[in-house]
Amino acid sequence: MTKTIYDELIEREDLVLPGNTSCPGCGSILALRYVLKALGKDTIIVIPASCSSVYQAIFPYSSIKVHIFNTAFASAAAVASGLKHALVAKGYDDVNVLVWGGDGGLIDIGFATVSGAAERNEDIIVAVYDNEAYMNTGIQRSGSTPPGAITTTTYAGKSEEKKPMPYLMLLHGVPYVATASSGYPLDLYQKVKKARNIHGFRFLHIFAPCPPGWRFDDSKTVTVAKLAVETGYWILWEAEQTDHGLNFSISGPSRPYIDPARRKPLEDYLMLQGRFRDISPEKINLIKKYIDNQWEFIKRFLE
Ligand SMILES: Cc1ncc(C[n+]2csc(CCOP(=O)(O)OP(=O)(O)O)c2C)c(N)n1
Ligand code: SF4
Ligand SMILES: [Mg+2]
Repeated sequence: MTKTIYDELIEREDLVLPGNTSCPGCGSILALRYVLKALGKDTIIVIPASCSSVYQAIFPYSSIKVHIFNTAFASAAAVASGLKHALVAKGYDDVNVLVWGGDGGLIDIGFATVSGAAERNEDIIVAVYDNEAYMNTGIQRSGSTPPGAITTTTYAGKSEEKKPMPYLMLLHGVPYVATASSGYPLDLYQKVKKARNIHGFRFLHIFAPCPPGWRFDDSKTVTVAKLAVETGYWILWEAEQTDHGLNFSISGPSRPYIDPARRKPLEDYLMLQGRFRDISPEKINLIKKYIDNQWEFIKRFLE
């Protein structure tokens, strides 16, 4: 097989198989594909109830070529902590333990176990794919749903702001925190590769557009993901924290948008998605405030 530049940068072998039960255009499984390419076969995934517990499928028809441990909704990070200790006790120190869960499972109901594992600096990777609602049960709002988004529990559009999860995790002082996106696979892959070689608690917050939940055409997943970055809504960054201090950087694709003048209008991103079809100017302003708050927060690490 002819090698391309892409092959030099990204592992060719797929541990996520085609023909699985995700929806067409699913940003979550697209991201998992690159996460597993970076982690490799010596990985056990811990999955709480979510779309991923559906698209993983049922043994022996699983679409994922590594071992999977399904857990109750709230307990994924606690289960992963115990699993890692057991593996080390048995001499399998090099096996990666990855929590792969949604925003409902890890940002809302499982936040306590994520925060507890971070505080204990457990040697695990927690990755949340953020599709901004409880999709598997029929698009209910989560703490990570943005203002104005219509879900089946917010008919007039959500009123509250989006929970600033990656920043909360950064403040836990853990060795590695990064944001990533299904629309930027190389950036995601490189971050997971880096995280794999760091000891202790590592957190990845991955933007994962969901065509049926966000109401856009399933060919537009990458377009929507890119617009989220180009409008400054989703900022790609990474932070390594050691005894010598914090090393924070804005990742390449987001760097042009440090300058607000270079950002695309937020409306370009919103109007592609049916979930924002009735959004009011007040709620658009709430999203703009969320964007400004994020950039203000980040700037203190760049000075
Ligand atoms: C304690 C408990 N409450 C509710 C449920 C039902 N449930 C299963 S998956 C799910 C939604 C998960 O949402 P999220 O974590 O965002 O993942 P997504 O479905 O979006 O992939 C819910 C509410 C459950 N399994 N357990
Ligand atoms: S509902 Fe959304 S997150 Fe769930 S499998 Fe379909 S596209 Fe993926
Ligand atoms: Mg979700």
